[in-house]
Amino acid sequence: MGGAAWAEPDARALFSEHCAECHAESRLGGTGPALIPETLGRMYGPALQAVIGQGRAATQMPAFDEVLSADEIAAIASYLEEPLAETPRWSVEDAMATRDLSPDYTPAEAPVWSSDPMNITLVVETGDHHVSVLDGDTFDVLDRFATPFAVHGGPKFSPDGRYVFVMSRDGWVQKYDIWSLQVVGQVRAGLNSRNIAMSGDGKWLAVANYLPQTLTILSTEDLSVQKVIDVKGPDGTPSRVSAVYQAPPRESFVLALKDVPQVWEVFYGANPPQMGFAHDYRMEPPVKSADPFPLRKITVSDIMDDFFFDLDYEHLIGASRDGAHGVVLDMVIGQEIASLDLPGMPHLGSGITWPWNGTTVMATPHLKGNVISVIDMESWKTVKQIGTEGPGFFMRSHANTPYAWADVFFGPNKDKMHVIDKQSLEIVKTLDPAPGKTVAHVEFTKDGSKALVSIWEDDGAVIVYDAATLEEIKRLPMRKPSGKYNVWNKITFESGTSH
Ligand code: DHE
Repeated sequence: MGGAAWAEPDARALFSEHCAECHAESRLGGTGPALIPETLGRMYGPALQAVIGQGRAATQMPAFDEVLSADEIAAIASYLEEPLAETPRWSVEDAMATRDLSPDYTPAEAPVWSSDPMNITLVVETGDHHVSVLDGDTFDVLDRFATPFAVHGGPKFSPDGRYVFVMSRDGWVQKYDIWSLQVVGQVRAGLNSRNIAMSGDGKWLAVANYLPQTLTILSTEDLSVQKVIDVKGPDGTPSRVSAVYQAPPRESFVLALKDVPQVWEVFYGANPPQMGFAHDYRMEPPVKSADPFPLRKITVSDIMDDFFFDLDYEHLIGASRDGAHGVVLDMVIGQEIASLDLPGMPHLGSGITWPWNGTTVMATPHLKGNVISVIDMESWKTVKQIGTEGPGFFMRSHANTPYAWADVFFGPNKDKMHVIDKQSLEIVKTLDPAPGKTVAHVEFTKDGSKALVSIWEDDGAVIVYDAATLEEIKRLPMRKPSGKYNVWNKITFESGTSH
């Protein structure tokens, strides 16, 4: 034991003294966000130290560089990068204890505004953790409400388009009433969560969690926690849930698992299908027939954590995140029926479909390749790989527009947006509306006549384009706008949008 070891800052004690009041002694979050590797994501080392030292603008996070030395700040930053010693529990009771229904919420009998309720469009502004509620005709901002910290994935609308549910990476699920322009309440469904899915009947919301390794089912009515399902492989290996998807015609949620080569299906309908495939060793029957959310588990050849479904939810297209290949799983028989040539980490969650040459194609960008793959959904062959100016993240189209829009999210051309002709499969125009800035994610208005594009920067904007002439109509200033979500396109399962 030398003096140097003795002199090293005690990061844990420093955390307790300076950080635990807001972020909790457990590091699982309190008034401030969770500070664990699962949440901090790619924010390592110097970036973390900068936030601790200088604070975070527009949040409660103060600067500590006057209080702590550089060594102490570095020690806290590396403590935050340490995984938790044990996986925390988060039971139905734990989650229920966090449920917070707004005492001031008074549901309106009719919308308190005169806009077209089906053309309301939400913009998630990640710069200061708000959602803007836009009139999709005038683009007036009807309301702007605060969300939990770090919203991820698409908010999910109730089937009638009145309510919307928003999820944060820390597992908070918030319910908002669009008619009344009021927050209804929130509940912490998990400790580190991926996304949410709405049941076809609008009664249930499923929350995919990394921490702990569970699926949480909430009642959409009052955000009460109905069930927490432990997700484990056949040998008991816990598995993170990469994502949960709705499959309304099947009255089920479908789960992508990160750590086990299985696809899980959770049924919520009154009459779950008779899963009479006992002869098939790869399937297990529902856990309990009296279970209101019976489970089906389908073993697959490889771990798949990103999915896309055809429009009638008979086929699931899955990609492994190692970026090697994709498979087509027939959900009815629970068998893989084709394998897909999909190198370069396709982002299937952003895939879209459209009619082409007498068949239906799906198109997906790749997170690690300058290409968009276009796949025939009957033959499951790749009909074209469209070269792009860099890897993209999101694609969008609409039945009423001849074009599909695809961003170039990564690399030096992140300011570009490709517009692709859906019939020739050629890029017909590349927009460059904010040179040097990230330009990404598109949403259409209800009738497909306008396309909304984010300038994904802190002093960013949503640009409204005429979707036919590709001319800019207006810019709405926004704080790091990410996804945009049109009520009609979402609740009608418009084929040009992700669900
Ligand atoms: Fe996402 C949707 C997974 C990183 C912004 N993202 C989704 C969905 C999945 C997913 C499975 C579909 C869920 C849904 O909408 O219900 N995202 C992942 C990852 O695995 C990945 C690559 C790594 C991770 O950090 O989790 C990832 N995603 C990001 C980002 O870094 C983005 C750009 C910024 C952010 O918000 O963290 C980002 N993801 C989004 C957005 C959507 C999304 C805006 C919804 C798109 C939509 O149009 O529906």
